[in-house]
Amino acid sequence: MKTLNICAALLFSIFVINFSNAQTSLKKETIKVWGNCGMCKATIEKAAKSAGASTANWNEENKELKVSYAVNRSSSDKIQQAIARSGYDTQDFTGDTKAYDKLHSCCKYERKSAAGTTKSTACCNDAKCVKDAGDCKSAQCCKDKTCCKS
Ligand SMILES: [Cu+2]
Repeated sequence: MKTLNICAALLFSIFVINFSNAQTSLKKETIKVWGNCGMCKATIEKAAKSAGASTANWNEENKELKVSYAVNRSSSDKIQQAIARSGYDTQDFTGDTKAYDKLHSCCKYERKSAAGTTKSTACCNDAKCVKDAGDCKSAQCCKDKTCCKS
């Protein structure tokens, strides 16, 4: 009976060690992903999961994708590349143009610009983005491009 208890204790400790290892190798990250709507959300999250993310939640308002993944199964680059292949720009990768062209019309988001400055001007010229306008604080594009400041 005693040996059985020792065995059980041993098995249990192995289980605990494995469990804590699995936990430490899980990484959480927030990745900026351009997009528009709920349909984009589904595509983005599906792409992230196909690249090994165990959880993926894209926020339409702030364009942030919160992912968690096991570091031995995936990486931020891997996830972003999968999203880019499905047509969406991410903070480090540019979405595939052919895939972008195939997106539903409502999903044709404003592309991330290579030279951020030109896009920033266009964005700030938007009526909603005018400095001191009531909408400015709530319009995401203004907050992103920091038109509201200064
Ligand atoms: Cu969409």
